[in-house]
Amino acid sequence: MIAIPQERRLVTAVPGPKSQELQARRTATVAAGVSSTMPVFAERAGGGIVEDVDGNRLIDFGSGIAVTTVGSSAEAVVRRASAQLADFTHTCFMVTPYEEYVEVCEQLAALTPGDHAKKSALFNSGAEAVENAVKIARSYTKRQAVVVVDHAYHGRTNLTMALTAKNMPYKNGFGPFAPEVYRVPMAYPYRWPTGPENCGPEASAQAIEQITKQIGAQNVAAIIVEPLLGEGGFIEPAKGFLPALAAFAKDNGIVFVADEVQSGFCRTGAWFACEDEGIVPDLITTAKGIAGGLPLAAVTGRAEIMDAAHASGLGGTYGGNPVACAAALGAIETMRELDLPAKARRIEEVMKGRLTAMSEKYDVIGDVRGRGAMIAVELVKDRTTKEPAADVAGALAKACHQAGLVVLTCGTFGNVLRFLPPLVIGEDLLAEGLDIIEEKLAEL
Ligand code: PLZ
Repeated sequence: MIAIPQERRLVTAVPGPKSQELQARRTATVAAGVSSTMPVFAERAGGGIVEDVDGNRLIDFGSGIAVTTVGSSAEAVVRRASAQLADFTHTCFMVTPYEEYVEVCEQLAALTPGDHAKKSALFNSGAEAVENAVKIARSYTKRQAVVVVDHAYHGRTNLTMALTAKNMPYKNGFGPFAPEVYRVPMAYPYRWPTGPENCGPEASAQAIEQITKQIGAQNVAAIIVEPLLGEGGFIEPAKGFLPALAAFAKDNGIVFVADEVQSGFCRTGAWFACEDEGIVPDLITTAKGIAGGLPLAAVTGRAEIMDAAHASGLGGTYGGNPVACAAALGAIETMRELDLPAKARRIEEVMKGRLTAMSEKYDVIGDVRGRGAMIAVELVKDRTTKEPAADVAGALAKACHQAGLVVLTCGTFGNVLRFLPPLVIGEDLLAEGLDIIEEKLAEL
C-alpha cells in the first residue's frame, strides 16, 4: 500500500512558490558546489510519485539516482527500519555487533553471482565500497595498480575521483589524484570507430594490450568496471568485452571487480547486471538500491580475497548501521516478493518500444539503449557525425521537469537523457511519463 495517490498533479508552476522560498534559503546557506537537478523541494514520496512542498505530484523517472528501486517509502523498509530505530540506532559494529549486519551479509552471499564461499564488509556509500574493494584487492595480490575504463564513474572521494573518467564536474581543480590508476578503452558500441559489431573484440584487445605493455599484468591488483556504465552514459559494454577482461584477470591473478553500485539490485532486469554475460566477479560493490534509500554499501566477494586484509584493517564508525541494515532486509524482501527483476524487464519492454518509435520520428535520438529500468537515449545534432547534443538534452530535461516528470541527464558529453523509474511504478505512470517525453520532444 502506497500512501501517496499514484497520479501526476500540477497545482502551481514547477517550481512553485514554497520551493522558490526554500531555494532562496538554500542558496544563502548551502555550499554552492552542491547542486540539484531541479529546484523543487520534496515533501513526501512513494511508488512512482514525488510530492513537492507546493502539493505538486511529479512522476519519478529518477529514483534519487537509482536508489529507491522499491519506492521511497516501501512498507517493509519503513516497518523494519522503524522497528530497528526504536530498538537502537547505533552501537558500532566494531564495538558490539548486531544480527542485522550479519543477515545482510548472508543475503549478499546468496544473491550475488557464483556459488563459491563469499564474505562481505559493509560501508556507507558507493565510493566507500569501491575504495575498500581496492584496499582488499591490494592486500590480497600485494600489487598496487588499478585499471579502470573510459567513461567510468566510481565516486567523488580522492581515490574514486582518480578512478572516475570525467573531469567536469567531478575532478576539476580537486587534484592531485591518487597514483597507480590506469585507464583503458571502453567498448562503447555507439561510438566505436569501426562499428558496433567490431567493438567488443577490438576494445578488449586494446585494453589488454595496454595493460600488458604499459603497466604489466603482474603489477595489477584489480580491474574495476561497471557492467552497465551509469554516469558515463548508460553504456552497455559491447558483448564479449567483459568476459574477455574477466578471463584476462583470472589468467593473470588480477582481482576482477564489478562496480554494481548503480546497476545492481534488480535495476537491469537481473539481480546484478554482470549476470547478463554470465560473469562471476571476484568482488562486487553495491550501494544505492540495496537499502531502499538509507545509506548502505557493501563489498562482497570470494572469501579468500575478502579475508586478505589484516584484522581491523577494514571498518568505519557507521559502516553497516543497524537502521540501514534493517532497511536493506526490507528492501530485499520487497524485491523478492514483488519479483522486481521481472518488473524491470517489463519496464524495458514498454520504454524501449516507445523510445524506439520516437527515434524513428526524431533524428535527434541517435541511440536507444540500456537494460531493465536503466534506459537512456543519446541525443545528437547529426546522425552521421554523432555530434553530441547536450543543449537539447538539457532543454528536454528542463521541459519535462516543468511538466511534472523527474528525469536526469548523464554521459561524458552530457547528451544522454536517462530513465531510472522505481521498479514499483505503475504502468499508467510509466506511459504518462513517456507521453510527456514525446510531447516535449515534438515541441523542441
Ligand atoms: N559507482 C557505478 O553510479 C554513484 C553519483 C551522483 P556514492 N552514482 C551517482 C553524483 O553526482 O555524485 C556511483 C555509481 C557507481 C560508485 C558510485 C558512488 O556512489 O554512494 O555516490 O558514493
